Amino acid sequence: RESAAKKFQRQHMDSGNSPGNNTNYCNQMMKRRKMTRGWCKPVNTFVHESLEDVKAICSEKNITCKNGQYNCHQSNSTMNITDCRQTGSSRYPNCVYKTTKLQKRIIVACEGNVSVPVHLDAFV
Ligand code: U5P
Repeated sequence: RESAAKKFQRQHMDSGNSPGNNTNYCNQMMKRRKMTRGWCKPVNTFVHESLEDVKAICSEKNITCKNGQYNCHQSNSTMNITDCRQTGSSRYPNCVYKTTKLQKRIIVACEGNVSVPVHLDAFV
């Protein structure tokens, strides 16, 4: 079975790549990363930084996540990210997304004996 850490990487990591001028980035990536199976996942963020840099966020101070758990951490620096958001006319199985490139701090939840990102909570 896929671990929570691997699932985070599949859903949120796209190191060394970025949409460039490709407005289809989210349409392609949401499908390629298996987030359009069974339903169209409504919102998903891809992070275009090294896994090392994203794992390092787990060492920042703990903050409260949206779900009330206290295992979230906010990045010190802004990161290159892409916000994928389902459009109003998108209908499963033809999931359609708007691609928006942003530079924001991200908030991730971390878990494990060796603390690693398992959830992307938000960008700010
Ligand atoms: N999500 C993102 N980026 C965001 C907000 C949410 O990728 O800025 C994804 C995460 O995978 C999260 C899921 O687990 O959407 C559900 O988010 P929420 O509706 O619980 O906030």
